[in-house]
Amino acid sequence: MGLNIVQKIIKSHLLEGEMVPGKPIGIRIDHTLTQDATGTMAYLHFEAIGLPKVQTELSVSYVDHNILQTGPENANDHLFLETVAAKYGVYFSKAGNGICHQLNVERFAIPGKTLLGSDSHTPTSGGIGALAIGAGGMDVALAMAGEPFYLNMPKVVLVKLMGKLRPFVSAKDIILELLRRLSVKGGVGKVFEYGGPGVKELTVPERATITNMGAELGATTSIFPSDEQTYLFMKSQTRESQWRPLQADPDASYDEVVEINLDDLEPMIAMPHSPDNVKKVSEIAGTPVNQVAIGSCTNSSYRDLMTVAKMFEYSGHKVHPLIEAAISPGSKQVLHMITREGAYNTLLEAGFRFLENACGPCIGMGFAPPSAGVSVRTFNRNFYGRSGTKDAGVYLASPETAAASAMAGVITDPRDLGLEPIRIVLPEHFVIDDSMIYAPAAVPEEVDVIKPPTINYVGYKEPLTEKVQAEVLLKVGDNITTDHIMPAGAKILPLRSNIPEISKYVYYVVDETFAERALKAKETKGGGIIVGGENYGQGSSREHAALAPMYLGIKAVVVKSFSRIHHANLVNFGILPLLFVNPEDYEKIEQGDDIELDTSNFAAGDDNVLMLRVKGKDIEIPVKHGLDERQVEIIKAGGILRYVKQKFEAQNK
Ligand code: MIC
Ligand code: SF4
Repeated sequence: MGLNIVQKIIKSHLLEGEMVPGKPIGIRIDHTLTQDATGTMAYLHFEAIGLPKVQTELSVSYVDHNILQTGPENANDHLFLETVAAKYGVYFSKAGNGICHQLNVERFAIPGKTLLGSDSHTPTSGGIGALAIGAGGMDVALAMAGEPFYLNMPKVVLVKLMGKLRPFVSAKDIILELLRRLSVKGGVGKVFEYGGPGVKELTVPERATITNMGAELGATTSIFPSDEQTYLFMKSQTRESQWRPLQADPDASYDEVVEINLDDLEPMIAMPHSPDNVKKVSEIAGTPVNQVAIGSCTNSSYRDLMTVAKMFEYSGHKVHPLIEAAISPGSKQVLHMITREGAYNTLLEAGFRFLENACGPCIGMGFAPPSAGVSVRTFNRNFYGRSGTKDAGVYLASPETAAASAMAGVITDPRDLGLEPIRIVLPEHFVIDDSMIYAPAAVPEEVDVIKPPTINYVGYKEPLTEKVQAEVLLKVGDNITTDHIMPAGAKILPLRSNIPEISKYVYYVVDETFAERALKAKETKGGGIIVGGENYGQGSSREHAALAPMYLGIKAVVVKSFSRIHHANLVNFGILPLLFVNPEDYEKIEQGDDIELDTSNFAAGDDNVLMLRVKGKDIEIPVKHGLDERQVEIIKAGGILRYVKQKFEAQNK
């Protein structure tokens, strides 16, 4: 029987395991990417592993998150990142060049290659036909060391696009519709492969919008075929020699099929505080807006900014007086192009503020909304507190809807402006200027890695003991995001390379006393555990959501279900990821309880049950984990760094 695209790529990269959905596999990674907020740790881990050079075909380090530079921390990280890249064989994209995912699609991604990135939106490169997966920094470090990447063989869902998008309905509305139907948990354990006649109309940047926000479904990744559109895009980037076709076999089969009729699709919008809280724009039209932000790795391409500029040009409107509107272009190339086309001036004259070519407001680095304000953003996440204003309501929409709302001052369906349809044709040739991308050093021995004092590495934990004593430090509900566990934003993000400092902010938005209580429990009770509900740890790939809790002495997290990347990060840092055997037991355990976990029979397998005793209450709660042998060994060793070092040492004996 024929293969789908996902199976083809996995088959050609399979190193361990069988391609049976749900079963663990190990695949070879061709390319890696990091961004600065997760990259510092990734390269510190890589240094700790101790190899002289990355073993991948291509590794790129981008700087796009931490560039506010209100103190020395960010600039210190940049120095470290630039020198460590030069030394170990990694390409380095300087701050100001643009957002990692936008740049990777423009300049590096190749159809059919595997890409592992230390950012959850790495799947953006699926828009060009790469199998692009987000992971924690440690997994990326291991991939750079030539180790396989381990994951469970995903189910493959065919998303069949039928028909054609109508004017002012765009790629963002497709992914918002999918989120409306399937929810932020709907993609767990799955890859979304796009097909059907509607695909050929979508350009690579539009496809990248869809694969980018596929991360919000909880999916392993999303991917488009590599076809004529892909060829044209790569040619316009003078990369046609890297193009290759990639299609599913005609008799390929899928685990599930979802069909979207593009003719029927309307402008959609995600309401606070979750990307799956989706409605039709028309249903909430008229809601007053304070702020509009256009940008992020989801919607900051040439196509997106040109569309917004044309809407302002044709309507003659300006940004509404009560609205602050900002644009962060996805890359220097996008900025070059919109300048060349005159769109930059149009947008300036319309009243937009231009921010840097970077993540910016998407990760709470500036441009926070006013108190209880409404912000319409073309981004991919609207989690509670992420914008920097706790009580703000962030709405996620297409560039078309954001532009219409910026003009009207209220949430507006772009079709109601009565404009002629706008079709942006991609240029035959983009401006190519890679002068802010530095190749690795020719003589690595001559490079000294600069490590300023704000870089403070802690990668190790003690090996697992047979009895784990701990206090229940916090009990939370369903859909806890990594923005709850380890917030980002202008104050905390600069501390990413300083584990003792950043750990003070673990769960800060939920309970400001958490870190202090955790350190106390570490000293007096042996450590802490966290209790949670469904889909625990969704969102970002930041391993700091596991690494900082590890530093605070968290021994285990007991929940109803986990998100994929966070689960992998917990294992990497030796924190036991446990599941209630009976979900109702969640009710029996409270914050402040002292527990004892018996790990004497801890072993691989779905049926391995451990007993968690709640001291003083005479309650025993069975918990399981479903870890495989390798993962059990990692936990026992106290985390993957010790595990891998032991493995490498054994090989070299
Ligand atoms: C995000 O969008 O949440 C981030 C910031 O890009 C993260 C990575 C990080 O926390 O550094 C992600 O998506 O993985
Ligand atoms: Fe940057 Fe936002 Fe994209 Fe994360 S989601 S990589 S913060 S632009």
